Amino acid sequence: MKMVLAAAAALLLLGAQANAADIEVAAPFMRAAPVVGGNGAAFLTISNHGSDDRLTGAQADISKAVELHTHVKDGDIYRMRKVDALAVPMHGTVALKPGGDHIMFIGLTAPVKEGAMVPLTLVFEKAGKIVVNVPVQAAGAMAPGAMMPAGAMPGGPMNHSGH
Ligand SMILES: [Cu+2]
Repeated sequence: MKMVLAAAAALLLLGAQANAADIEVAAPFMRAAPVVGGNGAAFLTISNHGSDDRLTGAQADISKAVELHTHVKDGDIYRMRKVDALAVPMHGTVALKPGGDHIMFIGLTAPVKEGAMVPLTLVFEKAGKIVVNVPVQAAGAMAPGAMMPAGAMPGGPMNHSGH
């Protein structure tokens, strides 16, 4: 009995020591989302320099809930679906991108404005929590740092000449 407990304790200790440094998050961005109560989405790339891990959740204070989503093909239409976790394989890279896996903010509590920075906590099964600052880009942005083509949003009230 004692040995079983000792083994369990050792396993817990190992779990607690899983190295967050093995996980590298790059190129995060999210899209501006002006509607309170609406939804938003964030995208980023996760590189795992260690052993198999899973992204099991995300946390942010900009919405009522944060979910992991993927897109699945339903007939000719791609629909979003909530998933419990996203696998991040050993020495693998997982890209969360528009049209694929993403982090979904459900029920925004304030408008998410272009130019803002949203702190996002990623929760990994082994690596634990990793906080990422996610820059907010224009609505419809498809990639980090990609700007909407000039004139894509005619009549917008914002003046971008200061950028
Ligand atoms: Cu979604």
